[in-house]
Amino acid sequence: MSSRIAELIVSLEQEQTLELVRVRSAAGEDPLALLEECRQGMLDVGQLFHEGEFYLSELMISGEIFKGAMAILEPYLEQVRGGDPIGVVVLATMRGDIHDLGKNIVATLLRVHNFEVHDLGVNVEPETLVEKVKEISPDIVGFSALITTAFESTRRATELLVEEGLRENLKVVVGGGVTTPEFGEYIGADLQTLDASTGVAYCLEAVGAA
Ligand code: B12
Repeated sequence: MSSRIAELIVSLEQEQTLELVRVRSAAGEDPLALLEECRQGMLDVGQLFHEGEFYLSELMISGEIFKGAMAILEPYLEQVRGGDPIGVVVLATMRGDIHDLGKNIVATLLRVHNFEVHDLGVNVEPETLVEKVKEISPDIVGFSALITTAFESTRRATELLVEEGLRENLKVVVGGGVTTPEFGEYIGADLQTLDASTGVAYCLEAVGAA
């Protein structure tokens, strides 16, 4: 069943969505649960786009609403933060893909858990990612993929990590709406997930902090 927040996002009601997120987070509701309701709304928007009911402008408005909700929720998420870094993560959305909302959530959650996060942004060239890995030797590389046309650049990045002898020293995790377990296998990821919390739990385990 669709939540009220998800319904408001699908109706592109920016003010009402943000007000409800504000009120419910101030009332002490779990910010992760609220985030999940927002994500459901985005999935519904994506479905309407897929069915030809919505156009790019609707996708863009929903993206703005989501960003607004994230800005409200971030301080609540960060309240639990503190202490020394427990591990280093490089995050990226690869060439051909400009979606970043999911990746930004993962970055926030990892920082909340005291990971040092290097977010390379969107449309990242495989070579750029590999250079960064050489430079900082992260424990984990996280890819976000929302569009199938970026699958090849994501795979190229993992291939390059192998070719450069960097792969065995780190874990690779991948997430994002269009990814599947098969895609995870295709790029040789250690974990594929559609759930940021599962990704974070895996990262904690990978650095021995679970
Ligand atoms: C918002 C949106 C946009 C916005 C993006 C704004 C932004 N700053 O990101 C805009 C308007 C820019 C956009 C553009 C386009 N989009 Co768009 N977009 C969406 C939409 C509706 C929501 C995506 C989203 O942000 N979801 C909310 C977030 C929170 O969810 P998430 O990313 O899945 O992340 C969660 C998990 O997956 C996970 N996660 C994500 N990344 C990672 C990484 C790691 C390491 C881990 C552990 C976990 C993890 O954690 C998150 C929280 O739980 C989707 C629909 C959908 N089904 O996903 C379409 C969708 C992704 N878009 C699509 C398309 C086709 C496009 C365009 C090509 C449209 C066009 N004709 O121009 C362009 C692409 C441009 C490009 N080259 O990238 C298609 C892709 C289809 C496909 N099979 O490839 C989709 C699926 C819509 C559809 N059903 O057709 N889009």
